[in-house]
Formats: sequence, C-alpha cells, structure tokens
Amino acid sequence: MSSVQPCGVSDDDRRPPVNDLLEIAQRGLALKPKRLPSWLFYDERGSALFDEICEQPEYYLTRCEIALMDAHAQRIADILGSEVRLVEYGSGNARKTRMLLEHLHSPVAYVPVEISSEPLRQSVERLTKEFPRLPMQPLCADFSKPLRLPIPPRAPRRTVVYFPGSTIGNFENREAAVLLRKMRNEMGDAGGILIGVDLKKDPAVIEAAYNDRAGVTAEFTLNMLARLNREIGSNFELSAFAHRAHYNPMAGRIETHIVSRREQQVKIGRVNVAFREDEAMQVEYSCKYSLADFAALAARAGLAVQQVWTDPEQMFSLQYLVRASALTR
Ligand code: AVI
Repeated sequence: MSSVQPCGVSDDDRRPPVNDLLEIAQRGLALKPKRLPSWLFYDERGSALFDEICEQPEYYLTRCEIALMDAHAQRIADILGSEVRLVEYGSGNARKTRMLLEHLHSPVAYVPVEISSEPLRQSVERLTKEFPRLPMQPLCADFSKPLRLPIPPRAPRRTVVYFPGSTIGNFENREAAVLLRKMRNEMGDAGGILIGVDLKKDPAVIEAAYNDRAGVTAEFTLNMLARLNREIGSNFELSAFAHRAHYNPMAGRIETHIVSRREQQVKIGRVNVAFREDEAMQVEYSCKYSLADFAALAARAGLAVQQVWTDPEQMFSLQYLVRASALTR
C-alpha cells in the first residue's frame, strides 16, 4: 500500500529498507569483478555533487539539453497537447522541468517520482511557488520498479513520462529496454515519453565530461565510499582509492570504476574484503547512442520515435516516443 506523508508526498513503501545496504555492498563486493550499483551515488552530498557536475565546462550534457529545451519547449508542449499529466522520473534539474511546465497547455498534474524524500520535497516546494495552480502529486519511489501513480485530480488526455538528463544511459541495454517497457505500460495507449538521450561523438569529448579538471566527478564517485562508511560502518579509506572513467568504444559507453591504489583490506560489516593494487570495481555505465541505436532500443520496448530534437553538432537529443502501434495506425 502507498501512504501519504504530511508534506503531501505519496510514499511508495516498497522501497528497499536502508539496512539492505550492507547486504547490497557485501554482495557486490563478492562479485568478480567487484561491482556496486550507481544509485548509491545519490545521498544528499552525492546529489549536491551531481548538481555541481552539471555546471562543469566539460559536462556538455546538461548545457545541451537546456539549450534544446530553450529552443523547442513551445513546440514540444504543442505536440504533447492539452491536459497532460506529466510524470517525471527523478525530480532532477528543476530548470529543465520549469521550462517544460511553463509551456504546457492546461496540465492536469505534475508527478515527480524520486527515491530520496528530501530532494523531492525541496523541488516540489520550489515549483509550487512558481506554478501555484498546477496540482503537484509527488511520489517517493524507485522509478525503476512498477509505480502506483496517485489518482489525478481530473482525467488527463494523456500521461507523458518525462525522463531527462540521459539517465537512461545509466542502464545497460537489456535493463533500459525493460525500463522503457515499464514506462510504456504506465503511460497507457495515448501516452508518450519525452526522454533526453546522449549521443555518440568524439570519445575525447565524452571522456573529458567524466573527468572534469576541477575533480568534481572524482569526488562524486568516491563519495559512494563515504556514504557506505557512514551508513553501514565500513572503513574505506578514501585516499586509498581513485576515480577512473574510460570510454569503451565497442560498447559505446563510459565505464566508471573505483580503483584501489594499493593492496588493502576493507571491513564491510563482519566481512573483510581484499583489494589488489590497481583492482577496479565497476560503479557506473553511461551509455551513448546513435539515433539508430536508440530507435532500435525503443523498438525492443514496443515504442517508436515520433520526433527527435538535436543540436547542429548532434551532441545530445531530446526524443518523443509513443507506442509503436500508435504510429502504424
Ligand atoms: C545521471 N547520469 C545521467 C549522469 C551521467 O552522465 O551518466 C551521472 C554522472 N556520472 C558521472 N557524471 C555524471
């Protein structure tokens, strides 16, 4: 059952309890090669560091997506049509959301879905001030799991899932197809998905985006270890690990690892985990797509690309997906 908290946030209480973290860490560190899930980045400090990454000169993704919204939000709103219920996966960068909300025609509700309750509450508080007449129905939940969306205040003509930032790239191909299919179910027959998708380009440009000169991405990556130390009492020594992000051209993705600078042992609960010098644990993939790659991925989920907006250098794209059957009708 989902419950409603005092601040008006529906809480989908099927999220994993925090004490599962120890088990998740132990399981990931027992794998060969070692692997930890990328959602562990996003505690309060990690979310603040991610916002800082978005401001770095090398991290072109946010800048390009905002420029696309700036140029096309009006047209996008026209395509979505009137009386939309907008469901945003991750309450994310309010700037992009605001640009979309400003242009929507009589939206029925805005439903931000976010696993961290505090960032969700803050973003809703800000947006409520700017859009006092728009019903906000925040849902505290893991968007990668099936969602119980709140009942809208009136019947929408269309449910549109908004998934900006190329967060889809943080899912491996098979998982990304599963997630897109889940969105397809949630949006219904008449619905759509407005999604930000980072594109393949010069690998040097991509690698620079994940290795900014100011070292913010490195701090973001290593913050995962600080989080584990705080929340499960592990004893990672942060200075004994390093951030490494490489573009794998065959797989078309940035592969981010935390690398042990020396041979060492780390206590994870009652388990001692041994690291070799230079041993890498995989913590994130950021997949990059050609337009054809993404259309093929969408097709695997029963979706078709109705419209693509991209910049002249084809750095980034915003895409509007609908059910494949809706385009062939
Ligand atoms: C949230 N996600 C799309 C970011 C990305 O580009 O993969 C996370 C990130 N990791 C390092 N820098 C940014």
